[in-house]
Amino acid sequence: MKTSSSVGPLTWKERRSRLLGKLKAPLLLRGATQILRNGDVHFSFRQNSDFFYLCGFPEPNSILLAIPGKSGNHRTILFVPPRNPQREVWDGKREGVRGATRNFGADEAYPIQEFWKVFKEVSQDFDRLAYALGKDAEFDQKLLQLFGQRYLGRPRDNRGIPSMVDPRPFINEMRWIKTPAEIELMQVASDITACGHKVAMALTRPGMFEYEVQAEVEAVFRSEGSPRVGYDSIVASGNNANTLHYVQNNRKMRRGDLLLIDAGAEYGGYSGDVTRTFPVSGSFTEAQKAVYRVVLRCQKKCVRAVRPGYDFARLNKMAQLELTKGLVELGVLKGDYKKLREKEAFKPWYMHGIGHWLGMDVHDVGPYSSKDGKPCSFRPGMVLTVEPGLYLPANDKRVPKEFRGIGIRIEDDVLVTRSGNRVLTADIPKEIAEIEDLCNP
Ligand SMILES: [Mn+2]
Repeated sequence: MKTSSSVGPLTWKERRSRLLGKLKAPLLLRGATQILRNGDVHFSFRQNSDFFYLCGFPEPNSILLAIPGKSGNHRTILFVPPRNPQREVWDGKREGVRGATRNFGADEAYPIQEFWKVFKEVSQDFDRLAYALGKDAEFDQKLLQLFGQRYLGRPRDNRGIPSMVDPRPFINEMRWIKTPAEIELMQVASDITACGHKVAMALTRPGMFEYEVQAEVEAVFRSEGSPRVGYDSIVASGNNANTLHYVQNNRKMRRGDLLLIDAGAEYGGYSGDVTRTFPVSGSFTEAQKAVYRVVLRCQKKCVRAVRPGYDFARLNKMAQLELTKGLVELGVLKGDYKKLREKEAFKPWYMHGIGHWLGMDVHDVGPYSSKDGKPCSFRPGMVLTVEPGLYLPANDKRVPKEFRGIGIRIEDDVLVTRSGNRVLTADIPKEIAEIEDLCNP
């Protein structure tokens, strides 16, 4: 699997330049910190997406300060964990201040312990500051205290404390549209994700536990170079598929079950997000086929609709119409499907949206509608998931008997292109015949 990428110090610098041009203020951005899980064990560390996007620095407890200068230039200061031979015996090599300048394009770097001293110095003449208040009360308080004390001690030049601007809406706008280099990384994440799903179809057998399949899927991800999953894998057999965020994955699968797998590999900071539903024993029953066809028809129709100018509001309506029509065909609902959709009669069996933005975060940044409520149009470079589903619980008396306990979702990752779209995860079977072929090697 490909490991090189064209994202590096130049890319990060360019992103900071663009961002500062819009913020018209120095940017103060904190990376993710390590969080204690239990005992002496930390949650596995993953860098903050915004921080990674703007400087690529991978270590915990770091801070980025980017100060706009004259003629579009800016000065980048990184505050990082300093080299520490004793600590590094335990935690591994650190970049340190030298690594931060040499490998990550910082103009200056300081040990993180010196942050407040250095910040006090360089922020003397800040009139504005781009910083996201409200995430860490302790840090916020220190920052405001510093500005407050400076104001009190100031000669009477009539300057207030810097006005704060939240950088996140500006960063979100940038991350919303993926560049060719980002799309390349997302394609690798998709390809690794595809490998995992295909292996799952090939090796799942009645009598296995869901967690055995989870282990195989994640083993493929890992061995193809993915450092971690983008989110907890959902491996839900039989009626478990009707629990949307089922992650226990501990049921023994039986002949005749469907298995719904919602799993995605992360790569280069970007996550795949794919769902497939297939028969544990290799062949769909007639009842399963009937429900599957409804979801697949809807999914394909919605994928085809993705193009510049289209939007989530219309895509949601399209999915609701298709699935409601299907629910009428299956005998779950009775009446005119258009009227039923307007009354949201589908809600008990299709309770989520058609998809979401995808990128560094699985539910990626980017707005769905503007402040006045107008849906945002798709533009080339945006990536979204298309994931309709039908969930017919085992104990739901409104559902014809043969369909009870069937839960199906089909999800692909779709890039908006100038001429329409490209399905990044097109390689994973979703037609009934293709799936049965792969399940019966
Ligand atoms: Mn999804």
